[in-house]
Amino acid sequence: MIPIRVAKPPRFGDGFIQIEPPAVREPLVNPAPAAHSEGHVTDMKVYIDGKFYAKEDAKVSVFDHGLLYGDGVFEGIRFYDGKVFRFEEHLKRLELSARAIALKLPISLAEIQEATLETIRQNELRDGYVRLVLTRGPGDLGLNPLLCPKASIIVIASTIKLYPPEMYENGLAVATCATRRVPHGAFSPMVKSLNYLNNIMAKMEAQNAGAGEGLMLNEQGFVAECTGDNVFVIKDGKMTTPPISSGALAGVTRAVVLEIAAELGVPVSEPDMTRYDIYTADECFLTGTAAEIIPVATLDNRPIHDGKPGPLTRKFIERFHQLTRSTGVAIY
Ligand code: PXG
Repeated sequence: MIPIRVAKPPRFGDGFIQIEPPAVREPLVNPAPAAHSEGHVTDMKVYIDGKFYAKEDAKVSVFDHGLLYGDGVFEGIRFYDGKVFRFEEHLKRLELSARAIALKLPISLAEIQEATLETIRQNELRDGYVRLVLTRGPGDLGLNPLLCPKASIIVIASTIKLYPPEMYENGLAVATCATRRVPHGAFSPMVKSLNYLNNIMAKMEAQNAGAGEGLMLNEQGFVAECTGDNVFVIKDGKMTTPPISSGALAGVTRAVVLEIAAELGVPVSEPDMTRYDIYTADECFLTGTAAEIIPVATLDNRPIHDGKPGPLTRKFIERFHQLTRSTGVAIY
């Protein structure tokens, strides 16, 4: 796959993935650039296994093992100003997640790419969030995945706002969760699976503590990540983030921040980290496709430095926004 960072409509044989005949053949409702950019999507169309359905009719079987067991994988992807941000990286992670759980893609990655683009077009969006879901498909009432003959694919294009704007201005309160990150010896925390209960329990704990996000430690007590975001710390002009071996997801936004750090000449390391490193940091922020980059004001009610978003955090946010506006795969 050849990466594309500039806006350019994908064509056959000319894109980061060789596009085969598109999986979706229905004509565009409106080929003109999208009307919606924020808020509610009216007349939403959801892609399921090659067809588009109205939101009310977008349904899967009650025998789908995605529902019965959380047996499946997903991606959350953002698009900005008519371009899908880091599309290749998300598709790659989806493929690796599927491979790790031995789920055969129901259509090729190139077809998944085209189905995703077409779903955004069908919903006439320029800015928003895509949820790509692969489920094991319908089977019987037993764990055996071999009795699920065909995986299913769902693409939902919508909009998302995770936190209110003032949290980006003032920073987020984070609380350490009692629930630990799934260890590598259990189900791999690298897989972005449909079973998020561990993280949902942790998120509940954070909410019960009055915080917006929850910090998750691994079995050894080292910091892994937050329930839906990776974590970064800045101290004395140097940046640290927990290594993937801690149980952190290899976040796409995390990788973008590491690139920005290299560009800005900020030294980065990935050591084992404890809560102490965050309590005593100069700056702290979280990264995720949905949250983007959000400053952390407090951890466990202790202000990070003066409890306000720091100057380097602001620089990273600014550069991140430049990248989201100027790079990506063109949708229209
Ligand atoms: N860690 C975990 C556990 C995640 O689920 C990230 C880190 C950030 O990765 P990306 O690639 O997005 O930079 C994620 C992804 C939500 C929500 O509603 C969040 C994610 C996925 C789905 C929903 O908060 N975060």
